[in-house]
Amino acid sequence: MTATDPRPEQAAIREHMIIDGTPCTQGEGRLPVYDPATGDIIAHQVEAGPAQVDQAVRAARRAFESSAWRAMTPAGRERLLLALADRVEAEGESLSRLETLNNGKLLGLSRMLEVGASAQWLRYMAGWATKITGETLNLSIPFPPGVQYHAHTRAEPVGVVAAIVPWNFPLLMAVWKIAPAVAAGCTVVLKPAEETPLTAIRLAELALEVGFPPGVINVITGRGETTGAALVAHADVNKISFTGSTEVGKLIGHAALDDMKRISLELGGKSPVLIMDDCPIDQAIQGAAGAIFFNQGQVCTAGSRLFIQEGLYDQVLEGLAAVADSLRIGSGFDPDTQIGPMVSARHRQRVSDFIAAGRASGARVVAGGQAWDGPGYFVRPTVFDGAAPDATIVREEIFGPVVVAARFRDEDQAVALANDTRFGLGASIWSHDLGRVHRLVPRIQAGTVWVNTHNMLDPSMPFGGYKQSGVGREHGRAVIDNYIETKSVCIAYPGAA
Ligand code: TXE
Repeated sequence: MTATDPRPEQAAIREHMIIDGTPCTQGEGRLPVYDPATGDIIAHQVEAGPAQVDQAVRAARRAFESSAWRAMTPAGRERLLLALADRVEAEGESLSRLETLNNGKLLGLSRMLEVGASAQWLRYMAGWATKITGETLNLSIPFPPGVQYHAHTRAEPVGVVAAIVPWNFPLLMAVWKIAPAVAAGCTVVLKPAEETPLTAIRLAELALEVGFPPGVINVITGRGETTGAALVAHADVNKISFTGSTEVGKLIGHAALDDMKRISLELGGKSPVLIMDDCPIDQAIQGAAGAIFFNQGQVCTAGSRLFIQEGLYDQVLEGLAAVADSLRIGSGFDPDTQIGPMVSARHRQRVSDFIAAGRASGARVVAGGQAWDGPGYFVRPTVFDGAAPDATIVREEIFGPVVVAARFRDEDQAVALANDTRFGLGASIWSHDLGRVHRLVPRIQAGTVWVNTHNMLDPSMPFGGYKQSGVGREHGRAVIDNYIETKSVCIAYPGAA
């Protein structure tokens, strides 16, 4: 990137994969990559076939077994992750622009989350590399006489990790998988979503530049049902870490069980937002709007079911509709834009179909609801009310800027409504009454409950789902457990005479 280059994001486009530290262009064909703000094709990614998947897994295995990786100290892995964080920041503008070009998200969000949070997560996980420990155990085995025991556990890296990530936070989610896996001493084959492969390829290149040995981080591209499925099925993968839809998560879970691969799944959500009647109106409106419209609602914890206590219902709904109608739709590169495009034509169609189903079910549209004219995959922010509890728009994850509002009387009804879903990823409670908050938090079935905020994550805070929102936790100490096997070592020695 140079100061004179008018579009630094173009210079960052790569049309290869990274296998064993080398660019690889072989595959079963090519798939277009789009700019969702215009519908233009911006690149062609390789569709990796079984041969390339095998090549990548073998490279990861060789790297895992290599003396270079085995002999590397935890401090060495820490230094590599810290160096990668610095490199991601140094390339921040190019990576941010590349992400906005490919995903459509607001450039400010790309800077803050795809780059800023990626660097933050890399640094946090770097710190874990030197802090992964086993335990010393006190045994009570009484025989044979005269023998005593020492036992301890070893936290060993699980091996080759297959990481499959979605398109909503492409670079950040790649980091969410790679950083803890590498901190634990694993090697990785990452498959980004077919919609958004570009920043992950750059990440693998940057990792090589800062000294990661070849084969430790491999990136292969292609569709889920072909490349992704081949990766999941590969016999030499030890662990699968997946973020995506609940439907695909179930497929992967079943496939993994066949040969007992380790698995962690971060899946869909239908997260409730509970506005209690002591919440100041402005905070309630802004909170509800931020919970659903952030990243165009393409967030697994999007606050897509809005429950408002009856005394505030009309005011909050009216305010939210006004916010929805006022949001500026456009390219993520335009600093005035507040709502960017959906990631793909297919996804825009999916979201539009949900909106149509909502209308057909008899729910009332209080904002948005119509198509948006012009090129690019845009959807107007949409607010429904009066939906039947079993309507599709209440039950299914829409993954767009679409929220369904309903009223509740009291805490019991709020809890019943919040938990009336097969998902359990996130929830937020908006109240300044500490008693209410403490009564409600334990009753909500969700992996994260926010109070007077929503969608806030931190590398130290475990994140994952209850119910069909997933298995396992990411972030914090919890994510390290995803990438280690615990080995018990039991040593017998002659006791004191
Ligand atoms: O997800 P998929 P899609 C939800 C959201 C969205 C819906 C569909 O509701 O509307 O899923 O989105 C790979 N074996 N979420 O179709 O298919 C795929 O290539 C192995 C919520 O994009 O789950 C991509 O890399 N891999 C979610 C990744 O899985 C397979 C984020 C996700 O794709 C595969 C994304 C297979 N058989 C979507 N099929 C969240 N929790 O944040 C697909 N893939």
